[in-house]
Amino acid sequence: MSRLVIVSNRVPVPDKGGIAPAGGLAVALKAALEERGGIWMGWSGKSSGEHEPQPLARLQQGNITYALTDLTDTDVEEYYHGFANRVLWPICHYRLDLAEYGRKEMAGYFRVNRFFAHRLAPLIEPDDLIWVHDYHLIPLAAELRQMGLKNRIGFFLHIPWPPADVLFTMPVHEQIMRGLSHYDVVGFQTDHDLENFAGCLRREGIGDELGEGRYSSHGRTFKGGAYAISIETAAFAEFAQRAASNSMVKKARLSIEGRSLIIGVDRLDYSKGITQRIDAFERFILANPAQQGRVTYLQITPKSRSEVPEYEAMQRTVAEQAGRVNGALSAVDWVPIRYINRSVGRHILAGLYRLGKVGLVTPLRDGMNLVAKEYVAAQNPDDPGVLVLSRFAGAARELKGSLLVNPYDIEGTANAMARALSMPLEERKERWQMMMDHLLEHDVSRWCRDFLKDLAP
Ligand code: ADQ
Repeated sequence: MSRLVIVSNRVPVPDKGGIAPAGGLAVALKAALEERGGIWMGWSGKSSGEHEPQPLARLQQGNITYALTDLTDTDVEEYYHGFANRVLWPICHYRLDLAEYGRKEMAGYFRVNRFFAHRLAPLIEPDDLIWVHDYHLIPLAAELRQMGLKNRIGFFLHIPWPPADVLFTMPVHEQIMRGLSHYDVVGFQTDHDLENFAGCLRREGIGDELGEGRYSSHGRTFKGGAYAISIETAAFAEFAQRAASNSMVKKARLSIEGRSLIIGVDRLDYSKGITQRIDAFERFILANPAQQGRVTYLQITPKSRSEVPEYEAMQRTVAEQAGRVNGALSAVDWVPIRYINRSVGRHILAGLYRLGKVGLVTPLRDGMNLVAKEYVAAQNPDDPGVLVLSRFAGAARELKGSLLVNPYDIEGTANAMARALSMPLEERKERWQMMMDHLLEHDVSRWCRDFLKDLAP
């Protein structure tokens, strides 16, 4: 079996005790690395100021080598905050209005990818399979090929791929498309993303669909596929069951006694539809006065990317909005929205999902959305909650037992909340079982296996 080399912007490095950070992706990829032996390379998350970064820092754990590089301040600014998070992220989430193009940032993105390639290439052996993750590193394969590497190289995009009309507003779309052609497998979350990608090839006349998932462009042929990422379903379900006895979760349960809990968990990001969701909750309460004092909406939203101005502004907007709704609707003995602006431990999160009668996952656009899958896995089979899910999340293509909503339709989302809260037990069980059966079969290990099967020679 070939060795595996994973490259991602950030690397979930285990701590000194050898414990890897929690999260299905880290666990699944680490398991694949353990099985084959290999390397996980990426950015250390640290800056070297304006000095040339030191050689790769290496950490050996069993048969896995973690290889980390620092970046300069300019690199971080241009490649990470600049092009990756202020151009590719908004464009791939259909937000043309938020993309900010700067020649410096675009150049920085390609430069840092070349730098990654130069640091990675000396570690590669001829039979290694290389698996590159996400939008930060699209040009990496082209750079490696330029250096003469003939290895099989795969790419997986964790976020959506937009239609041609959206992508082509980006000045460097041509280089980005060409960059993808240097991979042997290009993986997306859903068929819909793959269709968008094929549409981009057709529109510019730069590529062809050859059938059976094969594509050609820029003089190369490669496989394009949809590989829906998932969670460690069985383990998460068990985890959530055990979390019920966690003292913090017990406290939360006591604090909502006699009330139904609606739960939302998202990074603070404009793609997650948090402001629309709060509007919908307000609408739901106003339209259902009998629910006043009887429901609590808990929104857990850690800050993210605060260096990017749109995120900083959003932090203020959401806090103000939650405050305004609470000011307008609260009673002396009831606060409708509990807004937590930080991360919580995974076991607490799992226990809180299980307490939620309704899981609200309403992104405006999302590659997959693992919160939706975690919410389902965490439910009590005897009394499961209802998932209200945006039709624009990749997960909507699989989780057919959810109540699908259009998050831009505030009234429709409010109605779905009402329907979820009044859904009879039998219907809840039936819907949940359908989703859970699917998730048990399609867990993150399967995602990893499916991709590597296509990447293998
Ligand atoms: P994200 O945009 O980060 O991921 P998501 O898939 O929902 O979105 O994953 C978030 C993860 O962070 C979940 O595992 C969740 O439990 C955790 N998390 C969120 N809020 C938390 C909190 N307050 N405290 C602790 N943990 C929290 C990107 C894409 C997604 C895609 C994933 C994986 O945007 O569409 O599903 O990658 O491919």
